[in-house]
Amino acid sequence: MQRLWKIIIVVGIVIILAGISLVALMSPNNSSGVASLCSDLGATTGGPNARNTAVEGNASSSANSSNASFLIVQADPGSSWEGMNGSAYHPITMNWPTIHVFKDQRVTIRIINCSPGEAHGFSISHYFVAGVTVREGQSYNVTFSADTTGTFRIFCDIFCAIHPLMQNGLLIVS
Ligand SMILES: [Cu+2]
Repeated sequence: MQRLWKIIIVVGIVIILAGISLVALMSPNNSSGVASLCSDLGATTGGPNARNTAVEGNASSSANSSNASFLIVQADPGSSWEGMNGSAYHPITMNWPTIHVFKDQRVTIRIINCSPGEAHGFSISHYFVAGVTVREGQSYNVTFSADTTGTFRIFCDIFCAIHPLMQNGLLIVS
């Protein structure tokens, strides 16, 4: 009987911890530090002339690491990061940004919305189908285990003023 109680208590604790982590995972938007990060990156100013130094869109993780982290900057016209990581300055058919990870890595993608006035969406086929709406000046962390190899589209899934420029990102899991 004592053993049964132990099991009940352990199961209870696991359920509570799972609940807490789910709430932490679901908490949609977090504005801490986004404004200063956008400013540091030059994502609120700059325009196309600054794009060569400011824009990073092809990012790869290290094969011998169990974790991979990436930053996606969403920004509106007038920013050198317009689109997603400056996708506005690349041909619309080009996959940008492209991020490359290795199978079974724990992937964290931080999305920050540096737009002054509109929300943007973020979705990844297969891995993050539900997507998220990131409001202006806010951020969101997507975390998943890259358990399926292949190529997966990264895109904005809500209507926005620069929507066509945010449709062609790519996640490659190999
Ligand atoms: Cu959009």
